[in-house]
Amino acid sequence: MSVEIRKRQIEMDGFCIIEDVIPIDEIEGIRDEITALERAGQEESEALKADMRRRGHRIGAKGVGSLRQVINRTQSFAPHLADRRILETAEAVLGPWARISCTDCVVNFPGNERGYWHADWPYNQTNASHIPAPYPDTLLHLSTIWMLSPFSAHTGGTFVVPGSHRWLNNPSADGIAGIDRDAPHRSELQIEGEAGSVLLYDSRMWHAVAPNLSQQPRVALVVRYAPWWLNLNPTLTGRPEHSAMVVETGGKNYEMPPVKKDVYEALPDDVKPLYRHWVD
Ligand SMILES: O=C(O)CCC(=O)C(=O)O
Repeated sequence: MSVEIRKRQIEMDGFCIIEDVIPIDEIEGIRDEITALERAGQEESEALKADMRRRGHRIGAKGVGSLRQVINRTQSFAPHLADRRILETAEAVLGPWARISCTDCVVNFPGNERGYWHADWPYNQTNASHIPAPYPDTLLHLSTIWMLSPFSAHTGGTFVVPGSHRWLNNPSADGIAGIDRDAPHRSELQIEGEAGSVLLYDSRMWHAVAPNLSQQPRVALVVRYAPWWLNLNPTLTGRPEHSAMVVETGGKNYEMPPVKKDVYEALPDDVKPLYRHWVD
């Protein structure tokens, strides 16, 4: 599939899928490592989530684990971040000099609950820093979900509402007229793909965590690509905008710790430019 077709799919439907980004013989090793790291960090991340919930914020879905900036803990997947097809697509929709704004992992454990409909930062209206709805009809951020497990209705392939990226609001905050953010949507479908595939979507597209009905964890990486001109400072822990807009307001945000200097130095040369803006 050409970059023009992928761009067109993102424009029309809100998403496209690129197959075979991570070679089959690497997937199991990366998935097991990410799952083990998530488990090792569970106590810390559950404490963070509990604190958020105490402050009245809606966060995550029960039975779903995550780890922020997982690239600081393992770089096994790093060579693929500069996959030519992904960067070509990012460049086609965002222009040159795109950079990575997030490298998280997400693990849906068997029996996890359904998540709420949302769009990603900067459109998620529950975030302390967000573009208030109605937002302009422009793509400002490209989200990707890297399938380290097969995605299907059985394993909890992400729920999406195709075409919703052109709507000027999303139900993340309190729902919007006639839409319950926790309920199935009449136009929803579930993403399907082999492990090693990557879902790319306009960050405005409505999506939600789906229940994993299988016996195995459904493991994925969440990587987001931002244009050089999008101000990421409210999402970068330690930057003044982050302190002012998130820490001092007690708000919830999409936020990234810096990439450690030694981790950055060891990254492949074609991946370094994607992280250069956010090195400790
Ligand atoms: O893991 C999934 O299926 C969805 C993750 C998600 O909602 C997100 O990254 O915003």
